[in-house]
Amino acid sequence: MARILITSALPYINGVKHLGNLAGSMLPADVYARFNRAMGHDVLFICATDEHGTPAELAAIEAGQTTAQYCDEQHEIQKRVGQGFALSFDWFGRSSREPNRKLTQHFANVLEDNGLIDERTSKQVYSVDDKRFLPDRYVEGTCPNCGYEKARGDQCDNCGTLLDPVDLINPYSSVSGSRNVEIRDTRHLYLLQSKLQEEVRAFVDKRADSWPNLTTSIAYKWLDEGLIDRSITRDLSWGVPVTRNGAPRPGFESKVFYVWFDAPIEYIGSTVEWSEATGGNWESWWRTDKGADDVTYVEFMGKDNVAFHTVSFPVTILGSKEPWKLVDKLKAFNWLNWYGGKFSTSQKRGVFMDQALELLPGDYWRWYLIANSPESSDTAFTWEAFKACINSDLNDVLGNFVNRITKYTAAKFDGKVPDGGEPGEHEAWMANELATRLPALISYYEAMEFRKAAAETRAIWAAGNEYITKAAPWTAYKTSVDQAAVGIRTGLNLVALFGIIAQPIVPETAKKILDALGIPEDRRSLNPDKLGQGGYPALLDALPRGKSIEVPPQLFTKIEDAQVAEWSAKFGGG
Ligand code: B3M
Ligand code: ZN
Repeated sequence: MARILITSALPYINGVKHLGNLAGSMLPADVYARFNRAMGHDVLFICATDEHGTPAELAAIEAGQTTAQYCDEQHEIQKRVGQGFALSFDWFGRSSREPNRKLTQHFANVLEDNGLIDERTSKQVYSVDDKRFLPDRYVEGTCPNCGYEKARGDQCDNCGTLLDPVDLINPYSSVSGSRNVEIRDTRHLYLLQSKLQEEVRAFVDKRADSWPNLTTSIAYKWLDEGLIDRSITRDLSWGVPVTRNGAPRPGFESKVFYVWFDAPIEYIGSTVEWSEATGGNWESWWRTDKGADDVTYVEFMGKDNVAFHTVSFPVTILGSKEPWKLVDKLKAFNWLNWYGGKFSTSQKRGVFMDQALELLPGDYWRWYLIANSPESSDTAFTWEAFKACINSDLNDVLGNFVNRITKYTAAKFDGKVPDGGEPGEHEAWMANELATRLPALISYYEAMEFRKAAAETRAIWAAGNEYITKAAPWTAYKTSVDQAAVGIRTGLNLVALFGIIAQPIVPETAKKILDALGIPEDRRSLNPDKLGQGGYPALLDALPRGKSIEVPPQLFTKIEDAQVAEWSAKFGGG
């Protein structure tokens, strides 16, 4: 039994996430967690809301709430929506809680003790009317290069020039529109990443073989460009207060740590929250001197977060010179697009997680998003493809099979696993299919190749359909009840197996199937050692003969053209 720590990138607090966010971190992390639990491994699956930073403050202002109230409310909403998608976090924490505050202050302190933090003065735009320093993208003004009047402080959208906000002509605050702004000196803490360049490279080199291309190419791009010292504090009131040796740091009373400094630390913080709530031992997952040396740590995220996890967070960990667990495997995703363009939280383009659940149950979305996972390139969500995928894979291939076999059992065999008859060539063919396909399925999951895992799952379901067409128990019944019994018995064992392999991707459907067949929890394992005692042919005769089964409730309904038309009109597309 292996110990596997799994984290999903932390969804930012400013509103419910869209399907692209779900597909690029939380969902594949959940599928991987469920797979590993079904293999019998000891899994700890951690997530949290990422609650600090300017966007949280601004979203709260827009909602007419204090930032704390806003975050309380949004955390509960995101937690509930996650449950709607059956995301099986062992803990869903909050970066604004005490454990993260303490850990963030601790890391800053030891980094400074180790000579890796400097105080430096820089110039920043201050808005007198807003009474705050403005982060780069909240200052707008005229581009010094092309004269565009709405250039952002970090970049001009018209000519593409990267800017420093102090270079803008006629700058104004995009928070209030006020032009009453001035350049002021401000002091910040800088993390001297440049000093750790070689150590981080050695760490990446060690992991590179096991990381996918997308991950290593991003990590090396940053290393090759050279790590630059970055400021890890901001002039804000919402966030982790800046301290030194446990006391407020003089001159930093109105500053907090930068959100990207504290957010990854919340992976640890959330695990501490978990241990406080459950009595679990967080150190055994995170401290290599306290038992975490046998843990495999796996992170999931979209490609825009890779640099922070392969370089910045490792700088924090390595720079502490303390025995913290570093990431072992890192799975990154490309974008799920909405038709030709991007999903957008700010522009409300595409379907958001709460809206999706109002249309259809979580399993429908889970299946489509994993079967079409943006793994090797960006992919586009379209209603047409969604409908085709659900109607074919879930309705025709899985749902119909389960329904047909269980109903026939109820009608002709008194609702019991039939006895009698001997397996023949069709059953041998099916056993042979399983003997190659089940190990393939497991190896795709182990390699975190989710599209292939979904395709193989479907292929196993499809092979079952092919088997039942060959065996044709309904025809056989007319001449030989025994021969029909073999087909239905094999069919029922396939229903059980289909439910078992469905668990990682469509867990609620899998549960309905396995409950209807009365499969005990300890017989739901995907581990080949437990699954096929006696080899693959035995899998087809594993259910006790004479055992009563039930017909599960209807598993899926087909998506109609009228629904596609309605949803396209409501959410765009087409
Ligand atoms: N919250 C993702 C984002 O907002 C960011 C991930 C943090 S993971 C430590 O884009
Ligand atoms: Zn410009």
